[in-house]
Amino acid sequence: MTLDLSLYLVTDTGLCGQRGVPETVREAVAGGVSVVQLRDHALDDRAFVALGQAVRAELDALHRAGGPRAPLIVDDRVHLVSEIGADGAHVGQADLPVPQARELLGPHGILGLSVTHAGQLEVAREHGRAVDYLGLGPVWATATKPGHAAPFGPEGLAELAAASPWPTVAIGGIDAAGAATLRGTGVAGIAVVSAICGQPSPREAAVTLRQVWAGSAQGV
Ligand code: TZP
Repeated sequence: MTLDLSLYLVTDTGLCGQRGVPETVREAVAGGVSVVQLRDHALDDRAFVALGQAVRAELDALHRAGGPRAPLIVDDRVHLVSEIGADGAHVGQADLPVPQARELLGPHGILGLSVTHAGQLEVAREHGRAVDYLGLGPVWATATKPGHAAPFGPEGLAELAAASPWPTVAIGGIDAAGAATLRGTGVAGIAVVSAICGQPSPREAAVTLRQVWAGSAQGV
């Protein structure tokens, strides 16, 4: 299966609110999200596995019912990928190093790596085929990730994407209007948290973001 990074949802349990993460994910994928990353730094491993399995069940049910299939990626906790039945993991610069993450995942699991500046991209080159894609961010400042690295804006994003040997996805402060301005930057897709999780209808939000990214609608 080729990896479609065009609209990448990163979950935030708090922002999903009463609707909950599994239902938010189902609605978002039904609306066009192509990859889902389960991210929660507050839950312990047991609760994280339970949440991940619930998300997996929603994704499988949606696909069985004729809906799209989106891979499930686990943020940081590579050791829980198989228990959750996820398709891969995403690691940050301070998480498990790429070689160990690849070892745990095996050859077929999807592995993403966060890069926040050009120096990290140079270091990452040594990982070669162990990495499948890069998350580049933050493009803009965001309240969703307190203490994030310095935002590099669309120009910085374009430079990083051009220098990357892997497909890239942009993250950080992206809404529909921002997504429209990132279309020429060379990234394979956009990753969002609040622009989907924090919206009254995750499905409609995903539909709009997809249309904007595809160029068939203006940012709103
Ligand atoms: N990594 C870099 S910025 C960010 C993460 C997880 C949060 C992005 O959240 P939002 O709400 O899409 O700005």
